[in-house]
Amino acid sequence: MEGALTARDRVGIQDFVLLDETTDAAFLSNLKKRFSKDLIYTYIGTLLVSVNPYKELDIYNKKQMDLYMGVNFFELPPHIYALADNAYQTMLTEFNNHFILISGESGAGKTEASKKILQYYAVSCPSTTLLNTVRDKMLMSNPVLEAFGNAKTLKNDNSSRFGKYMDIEFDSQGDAVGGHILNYLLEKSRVVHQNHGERNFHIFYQLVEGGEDNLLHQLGLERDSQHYNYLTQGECAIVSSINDRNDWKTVKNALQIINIDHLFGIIASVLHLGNVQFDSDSKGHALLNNNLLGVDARSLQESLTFRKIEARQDQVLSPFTIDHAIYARDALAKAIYGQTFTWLVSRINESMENKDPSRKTVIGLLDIYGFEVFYVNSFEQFCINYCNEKLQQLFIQLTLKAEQEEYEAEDIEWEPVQFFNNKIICDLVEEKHRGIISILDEECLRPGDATDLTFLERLEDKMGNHPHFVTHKLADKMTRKTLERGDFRLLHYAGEVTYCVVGFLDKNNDLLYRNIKDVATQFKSSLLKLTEILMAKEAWYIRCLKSNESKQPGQFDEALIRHQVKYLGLMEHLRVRRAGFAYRRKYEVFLKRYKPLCPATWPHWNGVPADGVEVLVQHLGYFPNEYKMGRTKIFIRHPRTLYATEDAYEKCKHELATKLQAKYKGY
Ligand code: AOV
Ligand code: MG
Repeated sequence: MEGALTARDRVGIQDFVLLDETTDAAFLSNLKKRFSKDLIYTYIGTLLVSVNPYKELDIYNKKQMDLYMGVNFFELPPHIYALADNAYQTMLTEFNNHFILISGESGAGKTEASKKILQYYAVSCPSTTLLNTVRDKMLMSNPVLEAFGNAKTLKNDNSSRFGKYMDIEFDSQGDAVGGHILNYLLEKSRVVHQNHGERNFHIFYQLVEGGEDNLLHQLGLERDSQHYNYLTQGECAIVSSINDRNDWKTVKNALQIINIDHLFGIIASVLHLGNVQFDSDSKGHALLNNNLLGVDARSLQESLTFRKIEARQDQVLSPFTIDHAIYARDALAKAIYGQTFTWLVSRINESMENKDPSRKTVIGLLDIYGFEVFYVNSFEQFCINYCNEKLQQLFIQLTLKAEQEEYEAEDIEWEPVQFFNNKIICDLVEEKHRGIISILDEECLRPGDATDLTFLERLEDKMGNHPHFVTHKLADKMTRKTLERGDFRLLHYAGEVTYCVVGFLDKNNDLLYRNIKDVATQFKSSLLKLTEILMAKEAWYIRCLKSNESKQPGQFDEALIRHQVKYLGLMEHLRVRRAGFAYRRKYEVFLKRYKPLCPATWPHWNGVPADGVEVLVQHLGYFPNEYKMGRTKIFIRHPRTLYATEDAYEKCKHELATKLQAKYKGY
């Protein structure tokens, strides 16, 4: 019918691989068309692109879950459930481990995506009543960790201030039987300081706003967040999108299910600590001027206003100035909160523990803090952005690089696709002896007069000529934007960020100290370990895009999205996918599964597997452009070719079973 719109015109294309041209403009126009119809998901092959709608969509319910369970990936419109299900089905058939890497900048929708996936597994996978408790606990871990580890920032009202990697463990029937969480670097400084327009961690407001009268009374708390120094610096205790009272109920309930509900005394003590003030005596030494509930005033006075120095056999108490005392108070509050968080994670892990880990496979979910740039960026942003840099590197290695290297190794003809490799920035940050972190560690361990500024000077000496490092001396020449004396700028894969060095030594010392104590948790090495964990698994990707900066529904900010599409390397990924092959398997594996489909290969193929596969696919009628034969593997261009083969296999299996039954009937 003339003038009638095709589905393609109306809702765009659901897999970018099928786009007519691979230009930025065509990519964005397809994304925009779909977004305007509330179609926030689009594929690039098996990678899922998601655009934050900033409104509730009616696509996350049991009915939708049922629809996607066990269906071939490309049969239904793109959905996060389809990706979750595909990973799950592959895990079951191949009995191997998987992980889902969710990336995107702050506010792009990573945490929401990871919750949807967890819900899908908890609700849809087969269940026995006995195991439901583990699932409940897995689901309940979310509100609890969000209460203690998320906060309102300028970018996101529910911003993750810690990194989270969660393994969901399945038994061979596909039952979710356990879970385990690894957490990364909580932003502890938020406990004592919040920038304007930001809040402390949600739990504080939930307790003060939602806590029952008798509980607050018992804890000596006022029902007024304005009463607490630690809650008022950002001047935005009330946030329209957050209902602290309701959230309190959810969190309290969740804590009970995980069997932890005596944490509130600790949370209260942090708030009380923040209200501790100091006077100074005639010599300028700090004096405690109010009392803290439940704590011996003298010992608090001693620990917050004196430093203990061990001198030969004696202990000498050296008095603090007011500034020092405030510093000690805040350090204590941060330490209490940080340890509480670590403890909480380990208790949650105990509660979700798989009681029979003998035969299990896992699907790992990675949801970390997204790339962020504020007006002032400090050590926390440096760590967060470095973490994102590492994940981008992992993505590049596993997709663009590995993919192309495999074609080369398998002798498959191939037109190389150019891409920006951010390894150069990772090296700048983490290289042994030469990277920023090494220099920072050295400066922290150097006895004597090391300061944030001496650290900056050493950076400038060593990195001055690096193409991704800008000092205040060079700033004018390179970017024409000036830098303050205490700043340096990094040109990250996702954009440039100016860091202020104030506090770098101090905050890094905190990490180093932990490291010396339990040899285990320095950020760089924990990220390295994470990379190793992930590399050993089959990867699935969700790339989240932020639709606009003002958190508004229906707004598709083209410039903002174009920037993200570019730095996430989506176009390069598309080009590699289009020119490449969606599916590949070792000849032996392919032959073993599908040999019943061809008389020449069934029940045994006498010859090398590659020849058997050739005979088999000829018999199945594969067109020559649909597949290629590598050195050790067959490469299949479109998933639909494989799905047809898989359908034939299912049918054949059924027929064989019927025949067998008939044969043995009467025995
Ligand atoms: P993030 O995890 O990527 O940021 P979130 O997942 O917290 O971002 O998403 C931010 C907000 O966007 C959420 O609180 C929702 O209001 C909205 N949102 C995201 N995804 C959806 C969706 N699928 N449907 C409806 N609303 C959504 V950060 O943790 O700051 O890096 O550190
Ligand atoms: Mg998040």
